[in-house]
Amino acid sequence: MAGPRVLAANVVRAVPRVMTASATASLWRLSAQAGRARLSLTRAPRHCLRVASYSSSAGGAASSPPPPSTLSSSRPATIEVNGKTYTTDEWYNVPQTVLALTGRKLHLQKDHPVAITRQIIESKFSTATYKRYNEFDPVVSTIENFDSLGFPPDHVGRARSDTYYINETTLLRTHTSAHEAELFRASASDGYLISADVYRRDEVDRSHYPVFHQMEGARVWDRTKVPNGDVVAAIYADLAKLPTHDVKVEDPNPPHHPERNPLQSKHHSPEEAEAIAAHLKRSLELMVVEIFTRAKQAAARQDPNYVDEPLRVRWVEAYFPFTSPSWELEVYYQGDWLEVLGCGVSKQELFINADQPQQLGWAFGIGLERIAMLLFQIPDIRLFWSKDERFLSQFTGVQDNLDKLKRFVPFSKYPACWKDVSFWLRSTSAAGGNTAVANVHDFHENDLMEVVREVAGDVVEDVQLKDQFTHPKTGRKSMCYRINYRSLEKTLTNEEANDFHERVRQGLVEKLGVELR
Ligand code: FA5
Ligand code: MG
Repeated sequence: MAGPRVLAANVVRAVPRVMTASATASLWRLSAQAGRARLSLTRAPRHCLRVASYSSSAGGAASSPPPPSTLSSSRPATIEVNGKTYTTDEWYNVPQTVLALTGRKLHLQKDHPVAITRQIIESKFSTATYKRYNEFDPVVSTIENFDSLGFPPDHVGRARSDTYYINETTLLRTHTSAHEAELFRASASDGYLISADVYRRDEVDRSHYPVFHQMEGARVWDRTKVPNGDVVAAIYADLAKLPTHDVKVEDPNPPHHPERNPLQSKHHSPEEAEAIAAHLKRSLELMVVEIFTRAKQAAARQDPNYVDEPLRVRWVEAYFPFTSPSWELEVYYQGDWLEVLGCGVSKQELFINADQPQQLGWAFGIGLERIAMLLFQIPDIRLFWSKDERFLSQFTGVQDNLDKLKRFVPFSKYPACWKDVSFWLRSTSAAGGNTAVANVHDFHENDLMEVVREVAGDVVEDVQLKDQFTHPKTGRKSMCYRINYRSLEKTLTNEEANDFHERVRQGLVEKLGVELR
């Protein structure tokens, strides 16, 4: 976590989400994205650029040893997650606020919008083929989360600044793909769907939360089981059984590309990869068509003046360490292209390592909150965690009758309370004071976010870098962040906001070693 981290933090609002990706990853993303706008739910580009961490081939920060004490000063010797005890070590960086969410399982909570979204997606994949796994524990090994999927040792996704570690080899899964290898080995069905909570250290705003939910799916074929060993014919026969849809899908890319999106030519013929891709794309298009049709029906039911715009969907090339070729599916939504899922032809090494070398197939991963925010028009990702009846009651009965699906009607927001915090980063030469834990070379914005979350949790709506400069004489760097304190449950008194803010300021001194200005 040397120089690049600080540079990255510098550009936080300009090209923000490139910041956690390596130079290689960023360059790759930028070139791959040239010419196409990629925008987020909040219409700021960072949301999608954020995903560079799983779409990139390498990193740079992960192989360095953990810093001496970033945020681990009050580390418990053991922690419990879902009834199991784990021993921590100096890699531990999970705040209590995040740990407390490991038991919530929103994807399984009756009539919760995340669970409704899961159910709608599941409805497009037959139970006969796709076995459901919705109860996997969030604690996995680095092997499951990264190595088994071919993430290189220096991939940025492994960094402690991006991932919640319990100890050096145990973490809170960052994606549902962590369970792919195990399910390919078990080979209990021709396909599966997993839904689960996933954890990523991230910034704080209306569309980012350190915990969200993903749904993962895969479909495999077995060369030794298909008629006449003709896997291409078998896949096309399965494709023919799927319904069609009449949404126009833009798909200008070649089925594979030697540099950008290679065929696994050692393992798959072009015909095989194309058949898998065709089955994959139709399956996922049907799911997206279902979601957006339901969203439009809900809108039309509630707003008689609702103007139906035709759904626009496109496939774009992507990169994941565990699929090739790979794609992302984007949906045109309120004027921008929104990435909804990543997918591809599974890397054959996964099947080989799972002792199933005769199998081949596809996999995808989709974010449930991102879809639910569109489906229900939910404006703030924190709302998913709310226990407020004004939120939860709006979805009652929907899981038993999906035609009751309605858009979320916002209840009045409590007033915002903005407070700024300015501080000096310690340059290495100036270090040596007793709190010089962090300095100009290892300040990472996610660490600041973590302090804020640890102190104020859901009471913080948003944290933004307001200003920064480097002192021309001393070379010291100053940062100023603006924190928006706004509770979802009540009006904060000024004293309460001041108290949170004072504790944030002290937390920054104690945990990051900054000098308040
Ligand atoms: C992955 O996590 C891969 N595991 C997906 C995959 C699975 C690819 C299987 C190939 C085969 P990514 O980081 O892009 O990729 O996340 C996948 C989806 O999760 C995104 O398309 C998005 O819908 C959702 N997502 C990712 N990050 C966030 C976030 N910070 N907030 C909300 N949703 C997110
Ligand atoms: Mg992505």
